[in-house]
Amino acid sequence: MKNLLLTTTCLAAVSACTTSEKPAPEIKPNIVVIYLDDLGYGDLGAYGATGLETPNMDALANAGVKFTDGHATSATCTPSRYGLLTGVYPWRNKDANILPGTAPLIIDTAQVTIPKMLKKNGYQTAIVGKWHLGLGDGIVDWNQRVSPGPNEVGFDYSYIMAATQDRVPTVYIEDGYVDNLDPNDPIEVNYEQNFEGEPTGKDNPELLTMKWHHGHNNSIVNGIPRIGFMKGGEAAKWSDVDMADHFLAKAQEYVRSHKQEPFFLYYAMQQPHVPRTPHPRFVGSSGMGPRGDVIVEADWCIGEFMKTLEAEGLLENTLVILSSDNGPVLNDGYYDEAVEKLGDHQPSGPLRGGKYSLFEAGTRVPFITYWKGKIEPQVSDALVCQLDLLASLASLVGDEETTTDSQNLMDVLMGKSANGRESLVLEATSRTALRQGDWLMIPPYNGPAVNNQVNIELGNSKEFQLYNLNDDLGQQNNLAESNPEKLEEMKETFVAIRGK
Ligand code: NG6
Ligand code: CA
Repeated sequence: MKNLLLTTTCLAAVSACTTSEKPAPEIKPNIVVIYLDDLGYGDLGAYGATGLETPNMDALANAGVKFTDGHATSATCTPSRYGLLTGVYPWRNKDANILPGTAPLIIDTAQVTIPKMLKKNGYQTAIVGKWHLGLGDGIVDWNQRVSPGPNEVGFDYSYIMAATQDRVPTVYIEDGYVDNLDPNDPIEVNYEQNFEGEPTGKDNPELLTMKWHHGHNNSIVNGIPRIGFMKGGEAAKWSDVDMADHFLAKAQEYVRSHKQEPFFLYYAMQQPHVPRTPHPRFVGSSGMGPRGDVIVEADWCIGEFMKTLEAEGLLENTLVILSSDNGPVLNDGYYDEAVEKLGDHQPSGPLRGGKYSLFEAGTRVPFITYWKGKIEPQVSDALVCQLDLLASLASLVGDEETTTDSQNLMDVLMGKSANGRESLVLEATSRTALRQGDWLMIPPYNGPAVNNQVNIELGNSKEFQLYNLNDDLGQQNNLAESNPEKLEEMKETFVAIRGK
């Protein structure tokens, strides 16, 4: 259709038109990606939650496109973030696994990324929040500028936590420098061994305000035992209960100081990942314990952030995309009453599995596009993936950048087309499955059916699994035996895409 329009325009003004000419984009809107951490498909009111109130996220869903079949590439964080930013399937990169806080950067500095592509098109680009894609190129000295990192893969400004809230170093990093670092109290980080004399969650339970359930028994920061060992950097350590306010303020500040230019802001929130540490004013707000409380807190932050866009007069000129990096988990390593206080709430909604799972709840997540005055409110059942943002946003700004894996679905994201992807390879902790049309095929995998620590079905089976999600969204009927033709067809497509 676009080509057709271009041809007509060319005919009308033959002399001014060459075939290499690109249609000029009408405008360069600001682009904001709000990305939550471990938020489940069923955690939003707009997606069916009744026990939990999320009015601000619901407002975006109800005034924008609410996708019912939107996916992260993966059922864990690092690979999903890699897919989101690079438009490349994370299983193509052997390092795209859950990373320790000391891991080197896994995005090649020569690689295409969304911020790089937008920068080329005149955008200012920033990340505020969780990174978890590695930093440095080997051994990191946290007391010098830490690089390469976000600033070396396309972000003009970065204010991040290195990995996760449960991993050291528990400090903020601004454009590569640890924020508030006292040079007389240098930071050391080690994931193999403790520093002499430093307390740990394992040996010093008397110092803990939050108890560990599995893992999470190394260095103690703010009474919370973490993954990995850290020494020094006292003044730079973050306050967990203030983290949401802190990132929100940075995101708002960025918007206010960049409202004159087109900007891309990747606002990567930490909730509801563990450790769940709501600010005191949200404690008890959900009746579901800390997991519910931090979802309410995140929702409030999103509301405040949207108010800032509005106050700055940017709502009509900003595309907001909201999603999550992977599905939900209740007990992810701390005793925090997520299981005990859940009540009737279903974080996965009608889906099977959760974080770490190849079943649907691993990757199918809330996925919302909102643009005041430009997007008509609607529900879309199109299959879309975060992988597609690269090619889609490129087309939005009149660029043709793409990758083998990213598909230009801009019309779908704008609610102008219902034709999403035909197929998608999904990933969960290095295992992959194929989605094609309504069908999902999971190849046989060794390994436990259930991860007992987190109590989530992983999708492993010695047999092939084949589900028709149209009739069986909850993945209860394995049709592999009764529909060998479909299974064969999908095996072939899988091999064609995966290469094995
Ligand atoms: C796991 C952690 C889990 C969480 C996850 C990463 C243990 C036992 N579990 O290894 O708590 O941190 O990694 O989550 O350490 S993600 O959302 O960043 O992928
Ligand atoms: Ca996550």
